[in-house]
Amino acid sequence: MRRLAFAGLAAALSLAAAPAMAANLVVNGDFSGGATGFTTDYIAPPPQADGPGNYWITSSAQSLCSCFAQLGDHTTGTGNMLVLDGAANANSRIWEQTIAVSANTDYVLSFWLANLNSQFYGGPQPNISARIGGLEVLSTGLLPYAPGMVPSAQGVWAGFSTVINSGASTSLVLSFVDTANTHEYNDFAFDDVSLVAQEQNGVPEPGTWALMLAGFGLTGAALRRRRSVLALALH
Ligand SMILES: [Ca+2]
Ligand SMILES: [Ca+2]
Repeated sequence: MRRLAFAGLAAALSLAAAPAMAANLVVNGDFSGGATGFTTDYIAPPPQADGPGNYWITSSAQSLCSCFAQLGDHTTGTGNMLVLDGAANANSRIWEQTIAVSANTDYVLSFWLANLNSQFYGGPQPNISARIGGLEVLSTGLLPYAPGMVPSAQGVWAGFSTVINSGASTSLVLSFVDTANTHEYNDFAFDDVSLVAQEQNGVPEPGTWALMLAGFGLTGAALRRRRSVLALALH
């Protein structure tokens, strides 16, 4: 009896703690739709023609240049990602999207990056700045090299995340630039850009917690009542 009651309680709690699936407001953030949904100052060259400020949508970094580390996309390992040959101009936008948001709401911004250059060759490392309305909200610092030596070096994805508040805005311009400011080395991959309202990110609002705790207390009282009724019946 008690076990059944607790099973019901656990189910109720998991429902309360797992609201609707987190909605990613970024369109085509995983690049499954190819080169759509975003604007960029980089250019799409013919395949395997590397050059400053070029970009590709690909499922394999090394298929573009034998000088790149081996790397599949971050989403599934076999899907699309954005690969970039860093631009010499630090103001060149890697990726930009205008996103409708609710005012005065906290959003979790996250994205993934991988340096495609090997530590063996060294060279300038990408250093990515995430910006809202042109103002930096996160700097990745220098992206670590792929360990080992190409062609066997394996690229490593690094995740970055920060919380931003929309303030009075109902529309945000999210953009990324590479501040390394050189074409030499400075090659990287970008994937799984996400902007999710914080209360939809598995973190209940204080009000939700209060409801859950109230529910807990009520269930506990019901259990105690039932147990005392059973005890009386036994007597
Ligand atoms: Ca992807
Ligand atoms: Ca380069």
